[in-house]
Amino acid sequence: MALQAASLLPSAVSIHKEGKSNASLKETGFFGVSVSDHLKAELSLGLSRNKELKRRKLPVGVIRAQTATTPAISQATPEGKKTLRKGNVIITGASSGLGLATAKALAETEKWHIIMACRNFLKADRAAKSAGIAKENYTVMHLDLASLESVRQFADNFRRSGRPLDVLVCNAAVYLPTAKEPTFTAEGFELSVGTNHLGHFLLSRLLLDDLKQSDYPSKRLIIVGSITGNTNTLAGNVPPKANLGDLRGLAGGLSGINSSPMIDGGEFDGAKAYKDSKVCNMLTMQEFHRRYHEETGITFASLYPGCIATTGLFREHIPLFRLLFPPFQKYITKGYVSEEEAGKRLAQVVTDPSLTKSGVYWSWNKNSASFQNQLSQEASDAEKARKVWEISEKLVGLA
Ligand code: LMG
Ligand code: NDP
Ligand code: PMR
Repeated sequence: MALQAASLLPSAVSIHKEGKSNASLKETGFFGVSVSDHLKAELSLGLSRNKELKRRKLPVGVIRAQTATTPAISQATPEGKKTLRKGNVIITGASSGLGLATAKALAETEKWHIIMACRNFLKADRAAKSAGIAKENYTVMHLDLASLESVRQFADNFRRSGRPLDVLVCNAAVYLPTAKEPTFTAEGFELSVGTNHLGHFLLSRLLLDDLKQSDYPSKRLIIVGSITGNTNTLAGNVPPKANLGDLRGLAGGLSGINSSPMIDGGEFDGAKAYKDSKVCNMLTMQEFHRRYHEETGITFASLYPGCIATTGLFREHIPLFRLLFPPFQKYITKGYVSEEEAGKRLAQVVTDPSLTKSGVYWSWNKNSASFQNQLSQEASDAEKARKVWEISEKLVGLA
């Protein structure tokens, strides 16, 4: 595995376990040293670098620290048969639950390299190992979505790694249903909306250009949504219901100081803050689609993977809930899915050639067939999506 310890290093280059930098391996690699798949891909890059720089309209000779990409289609066999290079996918929060299961499903195809963007480096590495993900198929990189500084650093570090970006999956989330008082991100935003929405909003805005530059046949930006943010469903009507109101709290910065920590300006409620954050996720996906799909060809999508009642998402809930919730979902609502099944679903949204439609919120029926689902009125309100986008870009320092 290529350990990305870049955030710990002053000049942030990717360091491999052997303690050699990419650059030195690239230099020595030609002389017969055994190198992993992705390094082989990076090695072939030197040959096509000038071509690549021209394609990107960069002057040849300008060094943009290891940002050249591998062409998606390479002449790999002597017969000249064209093969597709491995796709590169960033998955946030891949250290457990849905993110880990998706990483596993993608790694098993041998067609993807997974960048696990996680706040706990060691946990993520252990999780990948115990899930049986082969070391050449993943890289762990540090990302704490509750710090915009960390998000910016992650984007820089990723760029320095020299990998092209083909798919970004915004999956990480926190759910704080039992919190009596709000807690806050490094920049002082209420933690659930700050992490689940604002952290991902900045991350995807920063990495949009990288996606745009990828020459992979299908580039995608996926933001995980949920049924509980959709009030057109029974699950979305379990109180407290999602409601962004007139966004006065969001506009006030969710700081809880002279302004509400809740998007709608109300009293703090952790369960509602989570559901509100999921509405923001689904609105953001649609706003991305409206603003960038035509220009970039990127597929923007969201999904409800099913009720994965056993994940770490419920770690803050009371023990009685954690005990009863899985059987309740299995035997009463029948909305339960295993982590493995949910991982396969999200992996489909990453890679399936039939799921390239942009602006879609995917769901699955009982036979696990995907379909385009209808979002609630609020979660499909284009005017609200525009306002959430504009306020969010101010909050994260993009406008
Ligand atoms: C709020 O509390 C919190 O206040 C808020 O902060 C936030 O966390 C919010 O949305 C999140 O929840 C909600 C509270 C009750 O939840 C709890 O914290 C308590 C745990 C409740 C667990 C929910 C599942 C209950 C299922 C019980 C059934 C178990 C069955 C096991 C099946 C095994 C079969 C072999 O949430 C509520 O909304 C109140 C609902 C009150 C619970 C009533 C349960 C109704 C379910 C229907 C049961 C029907 C029984 C028929 C059984 C027939 C079986 C053959
Ligand atoms: P988990 O708690 O298992 O996974 C959440 C992941 O997010 C963990 O890897 C966690 O890291 C990571 N994370 C949390 N905070 C941060 C942060 N500040 N920076 C970086 N990573 C962070 O939950 P799920 O797998 O269930 O949730 C995944 C997604 O699925 C979420 O978007 C959730 O909303 C969605 N979802 C889940 C459903 C379910 O039934 N479980 C249903 C519908 C949607 P760490 O391991 O370090 O804690
Ligand atoms: Mg829900 C009818 C189907 C259904 C489905 C698919 C879900 C999914 N839930 C359903 C019904 C009900 N739930 C009913 C009838 C109740 C009242 C007993 C109920 C309760 C309930 C609670 C207390 N449900 C919950 C909670 C949570 O704390 C979870 C939550 O809201 O997290 C935000 C939750 C969930 N129910 C779901 C799903 C997918 C969740 C959690 C995860 C998420 O949305 O990300």
